[in-house]
Amino acid sequence: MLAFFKPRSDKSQPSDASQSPAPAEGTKTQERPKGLGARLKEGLARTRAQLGQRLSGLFSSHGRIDDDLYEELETILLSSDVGVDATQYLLDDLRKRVKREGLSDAAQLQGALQQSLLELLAPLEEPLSVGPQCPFVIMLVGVNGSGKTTTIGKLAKYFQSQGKSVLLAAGDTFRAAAREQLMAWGERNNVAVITQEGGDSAAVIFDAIQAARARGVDVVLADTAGRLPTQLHLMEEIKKVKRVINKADPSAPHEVLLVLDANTGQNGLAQVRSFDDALQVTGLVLTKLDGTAKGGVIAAIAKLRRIPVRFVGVGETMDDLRPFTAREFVEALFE
Ligand SMILES: Nc1nc2c(ncn2[C@@H]2O[C@H](COP(=O)(O)OP(=O)(O)OP(=O)(O)O)[C@@H](O)[C@H]2O)c(=O)[nH]1
Ligand SMILES: [Mg+2]
Repeated sequence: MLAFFKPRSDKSQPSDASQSPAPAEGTKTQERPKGLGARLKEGLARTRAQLGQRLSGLFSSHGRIDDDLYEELETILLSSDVGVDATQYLLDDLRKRVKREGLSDAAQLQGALQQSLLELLAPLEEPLSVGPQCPFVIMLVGVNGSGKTTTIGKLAKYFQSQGKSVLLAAGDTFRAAAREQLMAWGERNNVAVITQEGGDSAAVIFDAIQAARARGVDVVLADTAGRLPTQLHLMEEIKKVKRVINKADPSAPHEVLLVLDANTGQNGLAQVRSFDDALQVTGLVLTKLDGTAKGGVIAAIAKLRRIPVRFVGVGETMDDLRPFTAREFVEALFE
């Protein structure tokens, strides 16, 4: 039985900073502006402590560039989840830069390494742009608890702020709580959610696409149940979901987003491989960067497969999602 959840329109948004009293004149405040890169910088604090600050410390204390320095650099990169391949790449690239630019002081390496990292991450910067297809169908996949449903809530707001209409499909039919969780996000964003009691995932999303087409909705965000790549029957099921979406609209899905919890570090690489092999992932969302020191994993991902990182998640609220830009990320790592 198909249920169409229509949110109330009188829901007032809770506001945060706007209601705080302004600090008295001359009072120093620790509050940072929440716009632009500020949230990202805050969010990356732990990775910055693990990676950026250790590197800065190394470069500023070491004096001349020698083999010891490269060895310590390698240790820091490897212990920051950058991974073997990306670490090797960065060290080789750095040595070339040192030679080419005739660098001799360790202090000069910081800028050079930042440049190497920037060039490694730059190919991942390819923002998600909603095409002319109506509806533009985005399916979100990933392991249990990686942040799929939360990311849908954030994306609903993101697309609405671009003037697009959004419909959510409660394609996680494994857990009753999953449907409620998505409906809560629907209500917060004042967008409709298509659900089905006891239905299967593919059928719910199929219905959502038809409903969106009938209503002229721009974007369908399809939630799916979490699954491990080792659960082969569930990997087969998600492939079927994709095929059924394709039956509802031969050009869909227009985006297959793999949601990765940055905390999983190197295990995230196996997830990228498996989900990409199964579904041809078109974009990544790296979540929970705010709670982890393992943000260096993004370099490992860049070396593994060239799948764009569409967004990064730096918190649990609707505003904690940012389109990924390599420069902003690298700057937030070192500043
Ligand atoms: N700190 C932080 N927490 C996040 C972020 N994204 C999601 N979470 C939290 O991670 C937990 C799991 O998020 P969900 O969105 O339910 O994850 P899911 O992938 O839908 O989980 P399943 O449906 O069970 O597979 C929740 O407590 C979220 O609030 C993030 O960027 N930062
Ligand atoms: Mg979920």
